[in-house]
This record gives sequence, structure tokens and C-alpha cells, in this order.
Amino acid sequence: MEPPGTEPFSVGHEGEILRLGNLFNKVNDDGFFDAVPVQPKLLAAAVHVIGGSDFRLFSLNTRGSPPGLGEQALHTDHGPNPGALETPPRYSGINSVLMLSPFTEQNGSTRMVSGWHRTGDTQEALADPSAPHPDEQRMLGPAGTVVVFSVHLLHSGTRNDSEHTRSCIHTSFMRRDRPQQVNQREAAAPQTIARLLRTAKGRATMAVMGMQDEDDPCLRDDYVINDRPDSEAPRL
Ligand SMILES: O=C(O)CCC(=O)C(=O)O
Repeated sequence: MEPPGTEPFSVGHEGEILRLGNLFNKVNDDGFFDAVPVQPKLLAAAVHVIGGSDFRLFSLNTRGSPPGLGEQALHTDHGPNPGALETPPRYSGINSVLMLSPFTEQNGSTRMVSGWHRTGDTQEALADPSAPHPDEQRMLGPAGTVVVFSVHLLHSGTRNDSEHTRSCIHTSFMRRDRPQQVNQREAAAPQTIARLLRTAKGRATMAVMGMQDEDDPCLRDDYVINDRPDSEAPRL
């Protein structure tokens, strides 16, 4: 196994599409992304959809569609979900899009099939997942917009017909009994853990990311907790 924090970016299977996985560990030396997993509105949406707080970060990735690219087949982000047909229905998680560019009709905005998450089906139920769907709608908004949707919703990127790259960040939370896309406990670099342990908010981030799932992180050999004198410790 590679040392913590050195897993490569997943650059996807989409040709020139820029897709960076494992953002938290790869471009987070300054802690820029530390607050993303604990955004209150995102967590509230996850609690609402999943029906409780027993979930953790599934993935934190970017996707950038350059001009002429970005088209995908319709898909869900999770397998078939018979729980959707129960009363009350059960769902596995949420995904979200933070628009770093405006999402317009022309620039490869995500298409979504409203209500699909209630069917329990995946794209396997479609004759042609690449074809337009009669019920698809575009996810449109100015840069800075966040859209939250079920991991069982049918959706896909579309071709970017503008002259500029369309970029976004996807943050996904999934029920805790499902594996994470990246095992954050294994992937976290010692310096990341040390930074997070210094503040209450950082500890909350660790909990939401599942870094404390198997045992107390303070027990892991390479967790650096006492790396500065007490006099420098933050006052909470
Ligand atoms: O970039 C988009 O608009 C959607 C991306 C997506 O659904 C995916 O990569 O699974």
C-alpha cells in the first residue's frame, strides 16, 4: 500500500476530461477543503435524505468539461435500491454539485431525470442510457450554486458546446455501512491529522470523513498530536 496521502488522483476514463479524485488528501495542504465535509446545509440534506446521521463522506472530487467534451450516459451513483419502494422509503446517500462555473444550457450542465430515485432502478432499466430522456431537465445556475441530489437519481454530464471549461466539485455522503470511494482513515497524511486535531471543527471533519471509524485516531502510530508546545495550543 502507498504511504498515507500519496494515492494518485483518479484521472478517470474520460479522455481529456479533467477529473481529480481524493481532493481532500491531494490538494489540501493549506486546509482549504477542511470545511467542505462539515457544511451545515450539506449535512442537513444528508440527514434528511438518509433518514439519520449514520453516514460519512463517500467522495470529494472535481470534474471539468473542456469545450466539445463532457457528454456522459445517464447513470445513478449507486446500485439498484429496493428500499425506494418501502414505506417509508430508504435511500443510501446524497451527491452534490458546487458550480465553479455557471451551469448554462450550452456549457455541459448536468441533466437529471426528476423522480427517478423513487423507482429503485438504475440506468440498466433504460434501452439507451446515452439517448435523451423525455423527463430530463438541466441543472442550471450561477457559479457558487450548490445542488444536492439523491445518489439514486438518474443524471449525467452533457457535451460542453461553449468556449470555456465547465467546472464543479462533487461532494457525496453515503450510509456508513457502505465502503468509501477512498478510505479516508488510511489516506490521511499525518500532517493533515495533526491539523484537524487542533480544533473542534477539525475533529468534526474527521468524524464526518470516517477517520475515527475503526478506533480512536489518537492511537494510530503516525498521528502527530503533540507537535507544538502547550503555549501555542489554540483556545477553544
Ligand atoms: O459533471 C457532471 O455534470 C456530472 C458528472 C457525473 O455525474 C459523474 O461523473 O458521475
